[in-house]
Amino acid sequence: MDDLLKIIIAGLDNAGKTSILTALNKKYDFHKDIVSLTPTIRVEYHATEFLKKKVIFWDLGGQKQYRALYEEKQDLYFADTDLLVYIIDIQDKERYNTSLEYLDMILHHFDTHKMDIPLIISFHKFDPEIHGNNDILFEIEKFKSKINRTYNSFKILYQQTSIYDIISIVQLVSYGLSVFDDKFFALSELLEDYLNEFGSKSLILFDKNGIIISEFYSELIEPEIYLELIESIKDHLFLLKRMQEESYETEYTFSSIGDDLISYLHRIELKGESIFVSVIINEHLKEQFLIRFTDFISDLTSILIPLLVS
Ligand SMILES: Nc1nc2c(ncn2[C@@H]2O[C@H](COP(=O)(O)OP(=O)(O)O)[C@@H](O)[C@H]2O)c(=O)[nH]1
Ligand SMILES: [Mg+2]
Repeated sequence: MDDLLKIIIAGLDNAGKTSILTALNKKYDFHKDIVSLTPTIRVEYHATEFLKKKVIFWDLGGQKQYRALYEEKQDLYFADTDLLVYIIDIQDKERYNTSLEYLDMILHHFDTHKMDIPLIISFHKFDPEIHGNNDILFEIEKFKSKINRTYNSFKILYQQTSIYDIISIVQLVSYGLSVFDDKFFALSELLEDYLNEFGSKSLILFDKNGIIISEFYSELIEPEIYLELIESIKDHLFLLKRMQEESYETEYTFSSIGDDLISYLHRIELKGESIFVSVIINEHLKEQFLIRFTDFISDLTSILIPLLVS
């Protein structure tokens, strides 16, 4: 993993790319720059930091005339890409094929240049009110199998996102950033082990910007609890921002989220970085959990340290 990560966000015009990045700008500490590569073509750069790496998102316009230009000047746009996030507007049925053609152009470039780039394809505008829409779900499955058949040499991760579901956007970025290093797999395994040991509902690590470093959920979450959990994660994102800004003295906070559940947020400082651990657990397991938590933190620290030294 380099110190600089170049992430391309591509997709047709109107797919929702800029909205996704704007949602992140608001939520996190993203900086936006618009830089002219040529007088006619602008690329919007959104920069942030993730575990000491500088991350730059390139928002490629996507209009027809631009797509022709990206194709013509492929090297300029696609060189040194670390990750491609491709956005498909799932509500724009008429242009499914056009979108696939554009994706094909980009992947063809990676292929001919022997660039082994991880790829995230997001079925975007998957708004909460269409979650149960079987037509859309069917289209998504069709899309996936078509893409998998054509590009079986690429590592592809699929996501469903909507700007009305901020967690889905947070996850899009988080998964994107964690495909770069095997240590993220070790983290995920560690979370799974301790989740089982604690008997907790969820274990999530955030960086100082609220980007999820790793997460694990209990399989036994009932739908109502899941909703509460998502709400409390949103609260945590908000809270950790405040902990950061007001440089809280305390390193943790408990809050009750009803139904015998408590939500625990703990901050650790490592190599000058703040990392936040969020745990949702039944209240009656609290004492036992706190005893084992120290071991968890020390195991966690040993995996995180190498990720924090560049
Ligand atoms: N329903 C819905 N509309 C969205 C979503 N994301 C973006 N949009 C809308 O889609 C339009 C195009 O978005 P924009 O970000 O400009 O697309 P871009 O051309 O890919 O950058 C705007 O009207 C957005 O408000 C979403 O998740 N759901
Ligand atoms: Mg745009």
